Amino acid sequence: MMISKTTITAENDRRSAALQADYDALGAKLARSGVDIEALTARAMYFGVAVPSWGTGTGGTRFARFPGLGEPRHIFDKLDDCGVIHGLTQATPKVSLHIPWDKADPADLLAKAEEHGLGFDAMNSNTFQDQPDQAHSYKFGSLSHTDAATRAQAVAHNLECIEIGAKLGSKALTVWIGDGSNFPGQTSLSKQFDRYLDSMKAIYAGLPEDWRIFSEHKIYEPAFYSTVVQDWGTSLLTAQELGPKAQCLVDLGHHAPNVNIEMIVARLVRAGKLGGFHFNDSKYGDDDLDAGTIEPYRLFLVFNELVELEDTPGLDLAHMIDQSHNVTDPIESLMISAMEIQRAYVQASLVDRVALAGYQTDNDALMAAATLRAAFRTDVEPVLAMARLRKGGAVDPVATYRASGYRAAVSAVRPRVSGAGGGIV
Ligand SMILES: [Mn+2]
Repeated sequence: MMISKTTITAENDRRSAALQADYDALGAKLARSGVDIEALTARAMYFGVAVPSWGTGTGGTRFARFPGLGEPRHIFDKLDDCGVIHGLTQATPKVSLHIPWDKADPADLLAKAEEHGLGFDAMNSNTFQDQPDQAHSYKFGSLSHTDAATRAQAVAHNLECIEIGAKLGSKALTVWIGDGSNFPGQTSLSKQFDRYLDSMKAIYAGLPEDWRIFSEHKIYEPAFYSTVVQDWGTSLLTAQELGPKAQCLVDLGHHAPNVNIEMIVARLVRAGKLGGFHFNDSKYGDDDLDAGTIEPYRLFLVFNELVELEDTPGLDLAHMIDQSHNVTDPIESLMISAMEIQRAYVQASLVDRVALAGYQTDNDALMAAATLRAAFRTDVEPVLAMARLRKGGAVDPVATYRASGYRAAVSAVRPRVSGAGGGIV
């Protein structure tokens, strides 16, 4: 089930004249500052961010999960929903899979993805929960567990994720573990990390030549006293010890409040170890709220670093969303998020870097900050909408999605479930 070209065209026809007028006006305004709007639109058209398969289901909290209408029953429904998101936004050409939630015959996965013009981004392993058929429990850890057989089981699972991903055209594995401790003294902080590194080395050894492994840090939760890979320092240590195919993944929600994430980004690029992102937004902790909805300026500042450093040799970033949607239609949240991430990228591309460098050299703090704000305040919506229109997407994806009746249509064939693999990671 997809949204028809007829629906998209009809919705776009109602908006295209106004869009052209807004685009021309913005183009004239930008031209006065020496910016070519067409170059900006080309950048918007090129930009892509991957959708997490698990984000298409309604998430939950520690307290409850309230199922939504027409939730995906399995990975093929999820890929249909991802197809809708990409079809309308033209900004999400890839999907990131979570194993074993998304396990299926690779040939069937490829066929379904091809139907929607989708590819596969980084694979995600799951050793933060037990599966019904597994021999050893992860209650007290996985890759860093005190028991060698449990560690071996967790390593084997990650190797299986690589094996599946290799058949799908994926080129990376993201490893996030919930290992840690809840009490001082419960575990040896040093020995636990040594065990983790040994396990990661075994996984690294199984990487194909053209693959990367991403180490994802998170300050706390589910462990509440200590976490094995708690911050970017430990993540960088891990990536450096493993070797050139290992890099760090920054999930925007995985830091203490007020941490300067754009600085982490700059440092990791400097070290040649920034591999990618899990985009989301947060107010208090790992809230997994929609990207750009709480602190859009922080998202912009992250992209400001990325654009400044985009010519760094070897920089190849995996942009991925990692969110949990509890009170919205996940398709709408993911479309909005993809567009907000794209917006931050385009706004960061507007920064007058020559002027900024000059203000920095002259220690003109006021004008340096004003230069960033001038880019952030520019309404680039006409650029984003024109990029979508030219690629065959929707000028207004949410309005077009609602007009299509997609959710009601899939609700008729997808029964309401409470135990789907959506959740917070
Ligand atoms: Mn994440």
